[in-house]
Amino acid sequence: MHDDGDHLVLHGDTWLCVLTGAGVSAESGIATFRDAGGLWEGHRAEQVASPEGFADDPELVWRFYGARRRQAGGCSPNRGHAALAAVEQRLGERFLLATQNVDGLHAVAGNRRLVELHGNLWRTRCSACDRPAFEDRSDHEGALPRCEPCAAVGRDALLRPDIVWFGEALDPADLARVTAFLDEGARHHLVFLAVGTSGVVYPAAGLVGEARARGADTWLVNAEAPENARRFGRFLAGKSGEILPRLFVFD
Ligand code: BJW
Repeated sequence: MHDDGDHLVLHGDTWLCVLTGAGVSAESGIATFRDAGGLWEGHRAEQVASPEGFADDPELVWRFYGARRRQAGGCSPNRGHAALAAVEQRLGERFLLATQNVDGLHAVAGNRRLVELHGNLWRTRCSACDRPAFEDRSDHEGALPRCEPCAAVGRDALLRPDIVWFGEALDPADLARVTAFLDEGARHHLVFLAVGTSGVVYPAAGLVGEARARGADTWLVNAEAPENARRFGRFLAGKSGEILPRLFVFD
């Protein structure tokens, strides 16, 4: 990275929306989805990350998420996560982090203005009733977990990870929060920064378009150029844990 031009200058009127993906957690030891050796290698995504896959084979799905919980449980935030937490400290309400990651590492790093678009690996919910999702660190090895309140009314219902699977709607309140931030940012100097994401999963992949439509400066930090790299005004190739700690300059 050069000294000039590759720094994202944040001044008193900058509103910064960051979208992160699996690449941000790669340096923490968490596998991405679509890279070689990624989570989808050896699995068809729909088998383990769709409501139909869960209905067909809940044991397979819980084995997949149980292994993810065991693996992610030993991981810590890296320098990329820390850099984003530090920017939030500086910008306050002028900062919003929308993440596609479910590992919870942004919160561990200290981000609070955080929208977890695809849910959270450490929460479980009922597949049948509306009881709120609850914290759950078990890998559920052995018996499939069942919903006790449902059992109490004579219904046999499985618990499932609180993750947004393919074909499921994201929480409209989450998307509304991001859109409201972009709307407000459009009245100021709006910057949209995507980090560590292949940009193929919607609606998250469409946020850069939403930001551009509002006049945002758009930046992408990614290990390699994904298909959608040309939708961004600036693309910095490299690891987020190396680039993010040096990216931001406060004017
Ligand atoms: C580094 C690095 C380092 C490596 N530093 N970089 C419009 C068009 C086409 C299709 C659709 C559309 N709208 C909706 C769809 C369907 C579908 C979709 O998008 N499909 C496409 C794949 C074609 N979307 C949905 O189904 C969504 N739901 C929906 O739209 O519902 C509508 C609806 C409305 C009303 C009622 C009902 C329905 C839901 C999508 C949920 C996605 N969930 C997943 C899996 C669960 C999470 C889990 O188990 O963990 O979320 S999919 C998976 O992909 C995961 C991720 O969050 C997501 C994004 O992946 P990400 O983060 O980009 O990872 P990778 O691996 O792809 O990329 C990592 C990148 O990092 C790479 O480029 C590396 O180079 C880079 N990298 N190391 C920096 N150190």
